[in-house]
Amino acid sequence: MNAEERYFWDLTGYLIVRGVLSAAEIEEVNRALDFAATKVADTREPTGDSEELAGSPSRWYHGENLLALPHPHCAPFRRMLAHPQVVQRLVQMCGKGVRLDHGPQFNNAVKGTQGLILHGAGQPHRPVVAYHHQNGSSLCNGVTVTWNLADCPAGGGGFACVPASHKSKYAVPAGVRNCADDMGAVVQPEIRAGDILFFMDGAQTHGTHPWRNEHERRSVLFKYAGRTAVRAHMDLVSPEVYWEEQIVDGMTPEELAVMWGPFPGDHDGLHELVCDEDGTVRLAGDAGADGRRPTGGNE
Ligand SMILES: O=C(O)CCC(=O)C(=O)O
Repeated sequence: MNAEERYFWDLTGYLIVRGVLSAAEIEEVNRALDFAATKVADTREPTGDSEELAGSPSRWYHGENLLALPHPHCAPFRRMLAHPQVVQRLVQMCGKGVRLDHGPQFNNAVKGTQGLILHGAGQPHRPVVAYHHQNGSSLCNGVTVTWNLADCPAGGGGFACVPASHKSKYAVPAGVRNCADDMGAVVQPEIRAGDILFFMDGAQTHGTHPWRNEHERRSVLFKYAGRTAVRAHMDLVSPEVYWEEQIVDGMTPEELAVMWGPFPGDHDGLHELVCDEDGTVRLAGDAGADGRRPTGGNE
């Protein structure tokens, strides 16, 4: 990432890198997406009851992971995963040891497909994906990289965001969130086939404008995280696995609660401790007598 890109990224919370894929590479990915498109399914997304975001259901790929498609279709997605144009920027954005947290996700909107209400930017505050800047370096633990295989003309729909909102200190007005009265704060940047988009997924207010183009949207989103962050719903690593068995043997439920591996969210408080006014430490949720979820360790 050069100094100009770093400036734009820090200022706005997103960055477009032009022309990363050649015409031949775009064609190769599109062949793989033609294969995957048979498993695109309709999903209703929240639109905040706004006419500006309304439309036919969203169209996301729901098949096996794109990285696991039969050869040769998985190949272009595997190359995207640790592509030099991605890695050289992600290590500055997310720090060394960046990892794929979830995805890739394929959006295949057609003309009239609905948008998605704008989200992120600390509502609620999620320090794990917030943007931090200290002592000359910055960190954003949740960065999405979107590979675009079809043009997204400005005003035609697709990714939309409020530039600089990752530094905003105040609540997002409802009209900006659902784009009914966006105050001119929302931008839907022009992105061309072959470009890649980086955005602060979580730290920045972002979402989707309805697709208005005659051609289909073909965007593939890779959701990265810093090595120390966990963004998506993954298997919980139980105390015995995360630590050695003899270390956790015989622990109380409260002691066990702090020995689980990292995970996002609160799992209904099942591994969350509270300290009562009288000094009693107890589990916030109903984890059962042995400190485990009633249904077992994984979700
Ligand atoms: O349509 C897009 O690219 C934005 C998707 C989005 O809001 C997200 O991945 O959180």
